[in-house]
Amino acid sequence: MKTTCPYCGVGCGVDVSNGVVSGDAQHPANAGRLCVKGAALGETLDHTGRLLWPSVQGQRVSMAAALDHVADGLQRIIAQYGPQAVAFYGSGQLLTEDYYVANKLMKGFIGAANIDTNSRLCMASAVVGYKRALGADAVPCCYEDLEQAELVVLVGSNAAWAHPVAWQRLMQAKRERPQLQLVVIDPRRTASAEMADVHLPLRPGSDSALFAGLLNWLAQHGGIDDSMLPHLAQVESTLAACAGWDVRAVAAACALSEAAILAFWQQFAATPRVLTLWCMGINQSHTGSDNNNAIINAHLLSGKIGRAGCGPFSLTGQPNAMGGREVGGLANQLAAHMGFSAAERDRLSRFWRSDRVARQPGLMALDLFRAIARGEVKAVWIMGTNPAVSLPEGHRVAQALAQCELVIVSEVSAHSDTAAFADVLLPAEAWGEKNGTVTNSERRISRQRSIVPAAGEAKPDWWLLAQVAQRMGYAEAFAWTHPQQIFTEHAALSGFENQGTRAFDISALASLTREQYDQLSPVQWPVTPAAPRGTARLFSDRRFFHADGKARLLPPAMPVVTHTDARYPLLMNTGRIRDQWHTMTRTGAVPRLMQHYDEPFVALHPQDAAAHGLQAGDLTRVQSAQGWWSGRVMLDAGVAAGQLFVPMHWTRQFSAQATVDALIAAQGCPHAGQPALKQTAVRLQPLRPAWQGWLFIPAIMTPASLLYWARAPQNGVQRYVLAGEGDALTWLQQQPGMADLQWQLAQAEQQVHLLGWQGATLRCAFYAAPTLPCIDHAFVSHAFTHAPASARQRHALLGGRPTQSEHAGRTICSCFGVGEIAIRQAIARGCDSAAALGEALQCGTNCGSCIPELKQLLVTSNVTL
Ligand SMILES: Nc1nc2c(c(=O)[nH]1)N[C@H]1C(S)=C(S)[C@@H](COP(=O)(O)OP(=O)(O)OC[C@H]3O[C@@H](n4cnc5c(=O)[nH]c(N)nc54)[C@H](O)[C@@H]3O)O[C@H]1N2
Ligand SMILES: Nc1nc2c(c(=O)[nH]1)N[C@H]1C(S)=C(S)[C@@H](COP(=O)(O)OP(=O)(O)OC[C@H]3O[C@@H](n4cnc5c(=O)[nH]c(N)nc54)[C@H](O)[C@@H]3O)O[C@H]1N2
Ligand code: SF4
Ligand SMILES: [Mo]
Repeated sequence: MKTTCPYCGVGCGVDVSNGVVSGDAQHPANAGRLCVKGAALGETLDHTGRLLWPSVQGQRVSMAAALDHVADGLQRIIAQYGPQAVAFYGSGQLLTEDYYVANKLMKGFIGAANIDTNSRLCMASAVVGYKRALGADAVPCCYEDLEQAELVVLVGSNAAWAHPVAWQRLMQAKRERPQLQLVVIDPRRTASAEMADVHLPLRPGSDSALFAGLLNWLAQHGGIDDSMLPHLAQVESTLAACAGWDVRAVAAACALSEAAILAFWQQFAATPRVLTLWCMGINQSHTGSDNNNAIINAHLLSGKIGRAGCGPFSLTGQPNAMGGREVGGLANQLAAHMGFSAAERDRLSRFWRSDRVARQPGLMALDLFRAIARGEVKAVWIMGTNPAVSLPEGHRVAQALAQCELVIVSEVSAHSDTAAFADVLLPAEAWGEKNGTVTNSERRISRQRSIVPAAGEAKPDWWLLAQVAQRMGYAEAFAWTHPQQIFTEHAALSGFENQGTRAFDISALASLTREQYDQLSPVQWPVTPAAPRGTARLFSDRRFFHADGKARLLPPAMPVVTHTDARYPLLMNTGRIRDQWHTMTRTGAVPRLMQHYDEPFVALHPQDAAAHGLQAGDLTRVQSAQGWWSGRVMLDAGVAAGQLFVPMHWTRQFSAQATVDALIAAQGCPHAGQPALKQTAVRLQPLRPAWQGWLFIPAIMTPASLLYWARAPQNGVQRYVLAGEGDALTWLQQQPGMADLQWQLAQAEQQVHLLGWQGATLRCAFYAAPTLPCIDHAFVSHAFTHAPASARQRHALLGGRPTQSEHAGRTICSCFGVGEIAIRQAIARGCDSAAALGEALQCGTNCGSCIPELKQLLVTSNVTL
């Protein structure tokens, strides 16, 4: 069965047959490739940690009772305080159908526009940038441009980790055509920058100066495409506003050498096919929207748009960030690329047959949570996002939710930091269960299909919304029984009285039958009667969506850099790591995705570490004016001195105090309302625990009274790394359930090694010392699924390492914990194929991802060990 990956905006096609996940060779986005997260999707399909039934105030109830409770609560609050007192907070991880229904209910029938989404933290600046420049939120480019470009400029994007398959396409194109040049613009030397021909490590927040200077330079050095001028407005005024940005001024603003800047500008001007890709380093900024326009300006003036291998290409983050933009998931849009003008509201009223269509924009995310804190918004329905973690000023968000009268959370995960505040928890269908469409970065609509039955009582998000709408009295407008009906309504709306005025038009899909919808092949919008097979690139005709048909240049913003001072001297940057997805509710449960980084870390330059008396592996606090964070020090010379990088992923489910958004102020781009999540003034304060240790236990717990802890699931057991004050053994004795176990204890100096048994079953393993003890994690974890039988084995386990003869070597098969030495021994005993090894040791018989390594070992084993 073909479906689509639910993680990043690359939107890879996935093939699932017999529970085995592989890349869909026919999908145009990935042609069979998958990254490690996509390849591990099969491992997220079990029901561990899933929210399986509805609850109200923590009590399990029937689905009907939960939906009644939601509908009654919303109606009561609306009757008493008006529609502005309720809000929805959605997500770019909802399907288009879910999103359409949420938007229709709030803006069309409840009659307020208080629906915003996590895309506010992600794509809002790009939406403003495109609309201001092109007259529509329409990404001009497609992935094939990666292969057609001569110069790719990657700005504020670590695509090697965040858009891995698009990155692989680019790397392959570069291998095939070594003349394809890659410039990476990022304050940090990232995995992407490592592969670049040129890395420009500019000062954080200074991108708009670099691109304003480029525009100026293009104008002065023959870089204007004269044939473009009739299609552009505000050229003179923008160029005048850029005139001060000569190379000296830009070098000073960006902290780059003049030579490096000039070389980049010359290359941009001289190369006919330039593709600029950008992501959160541009959008999550005080000048997010203006950064977007600064980039688009350069492409417009030089005519590098609407042609193969060219264009300003904003990468979307989430699998359906684009779908959310289509349906109007943001509080300042209506549906199908419409705004709040009288004509547009009237059009929507007639289409939806509702006289209650919202009259003005609603609250954007940051303001929405402030309004909840002030008690003005009294009910909020959060779906598919985890704002207690991902919104800045996380403690305020948590407080706001704690005091909000009615918090409804639709979730797939039973335990999330946000779900902890829910009055009503509704179980939503997860990837693999749900059925609908998503749109990726290149405007390509793909199907996510159900491949497994829903877990427990989980329901599609659209169904939950429609059921509530029906109970609120809007039965007729929310009567769908299948996502195809919702999709075709959405498609019809996109074409309704459009006549080429709105970029988003998929009217040719409005008549899809159930079968056609089920069979729908990936297709790029617009999909119209004139272009029934979709449209790869926009603006080839140089007709833009402003009323005069012209695109606009926009004057650049002055760079805004967060102020650091003696109290908070360092600038903290935040972002993603390769193998985790956001707040880790799904990827954090997959042991092998935890192997890349298994603890919250702060990456800092060795000089800054030395200045603070910190070494790699030490624990530290990072403090800002808002709050503090704790995690482990990682030295990284790719992070500039004076800057830090902290991953965004860790939550209260995985660590004591590692939600980085607790440190970040809720401020950002004034035009887009997008917070500046990449720039926070902080200081470091080393943590000096009395002891550090490892605790392996089967169940998830929240360790108390510690300076620091972090959890990483292993196969069959949870592993906690701990740091505390006082005495380690005393701490352990105070943990629940410990008194019931039989202990096997070894204590020497300040070291404590302890195994807790219940009969022959291992219940806990604990290793602590003044510095973090060195143990064999795979060996200890394995003992929880395969209890050691002999006294000698138990003794080894107490030591935390296998005895010499049992030493497993490098783990090859993570699923069954089979090490290299055992495999080589089996080969020596005569196993001569991966299948034979599987029969003897089980290795390679589950996910199969180690089979290539098994084959390698078969080839390289010289049998004598
Ligand atoms: N593995 C993984 N992939 C993901 C996700 C995930 O959670 N995990 N999430 C998805 C989502 S929703 C999104 S939005 C994307 C985000 O994808 P990216 O934006 O590529 O990822 P980030 O790590 O947030 O930030 C990108 C880079 O911006 C740089 N940066 C910081 N400040 C500046 C600046 O002032 N100027 C410039 N030029 N660069 C700066 C950072 O150093 C960082 O390397 O990833 C998507 N893909
Ligand atoms: N410091 C810092 N903060 C950031 C960022 C950053 O770079 N730095 N990036 C920002 C960006 S770009 C983004 S996009 C956000 C992401 O932040 P969030 O959206 O808060 O993160 P997720 O973990 O993806 O949250 C999705 C939630 O929905 C649940 N879920 C998954 N599938 C479904 C489903 O089908 N239905 C329902 N109802 N629920 C589901 C998951 O279990 C999870 O709890 O974070 C933002 N916050
Ligand atoms: S690149 Fe993105 S869409 Fe493709 S498999 Fe990886 S996470 Fe999924
Ligand atoms: Mo995002």
